[in-house]
Amino acid sequence: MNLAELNKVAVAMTTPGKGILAADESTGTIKKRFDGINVECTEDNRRDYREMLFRSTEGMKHIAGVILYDETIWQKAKDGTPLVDIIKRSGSLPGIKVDEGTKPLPNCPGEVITMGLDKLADRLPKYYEQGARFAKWRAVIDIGAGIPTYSAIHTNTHALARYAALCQAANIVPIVEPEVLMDGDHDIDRCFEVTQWALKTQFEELYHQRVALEGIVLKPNMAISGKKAAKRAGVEEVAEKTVKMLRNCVPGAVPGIAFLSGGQSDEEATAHLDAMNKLGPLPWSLTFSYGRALQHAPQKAWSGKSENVAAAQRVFSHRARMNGLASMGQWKQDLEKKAA
Ligand code: 5MM
Repeated sequence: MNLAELNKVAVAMTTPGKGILAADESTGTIKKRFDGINVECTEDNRRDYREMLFRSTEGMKHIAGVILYDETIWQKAKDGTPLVDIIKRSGSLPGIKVDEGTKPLPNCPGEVITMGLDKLADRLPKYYEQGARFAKWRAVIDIGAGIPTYSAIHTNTHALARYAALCQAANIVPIVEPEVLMDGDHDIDRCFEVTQWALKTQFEELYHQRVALEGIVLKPNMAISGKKAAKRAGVEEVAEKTVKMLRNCVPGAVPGIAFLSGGQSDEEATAHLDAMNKLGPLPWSLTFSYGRALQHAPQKAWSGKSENVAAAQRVFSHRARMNGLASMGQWKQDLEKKAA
């Protein structure tokens, strides 16, 4: 492991003013997104859509790294240029999702475990060779009656720590993503309590696997009310409780934290990140690693039509710029109305 190199990459991935584009939807997930805009989910359409984002010169100025799905990392643009080269030329780092999705966790009804550790040690050098300098693994923890269980928290954080150790051995920075879902009707304090439990356990597991914290990026959820909560906490409360939770759980050796959006609206995800950065100085850099909150608007603007590419790129650039400002605590709501 070259820790100096890993640390350099982790710092670059979370540079203030920039963040990460999570474009690693598996084929099933991108099909759902394409269904929503009436686009057929073919390999060419997936390629065209992602190529459009990576060729957005203005948007990519705010993107330090792109998380890719296995199909995309090997794909070539229409003109034959490897998509990873387009990303690199924009000054951004290619990364790769290496988990293989979730399966039911035995004896724990309603809970899942993320798969993909078998053969991971053999797969990582091939991804490095192809240009990946970081990887991503997502664990899914749900909140409900009687869940999460001790088993779900421990098995999932253990798997994440094993993955992180394997990545570092291959000189790839692991994004560690223990996601507590916001799908339920729980309040923000329940989310705070469960996320704190998951993060405390996560850092203990990383310690046991001897993972160097200087060479990881944490990708957590925010402390936030469930989508179906009777009353949802406001921006200030989300920011204060999330920062408090992270201060309690995340050692200062971690260079950067890049949030997932988890189903928040585009503007909510930006406003929350901005409000947190306005509470600084903080021990780590706080930025975004959004999937839906960065792509929802450009997907709609594109709708599978080549004549919409320029407009969709403008919409993507705008969201990327808004989030880039939020990563420095410099976003203002009135900027939302101004086009990129
Ligand atoms: C882009 O979505 C990612 C892929 O999900 P699937 O494996 O289910 O297709 C997802 O893992 C994503 O990287 C993160 O969860 C963050 O995305 P959001 O939309 O929550 O910001």
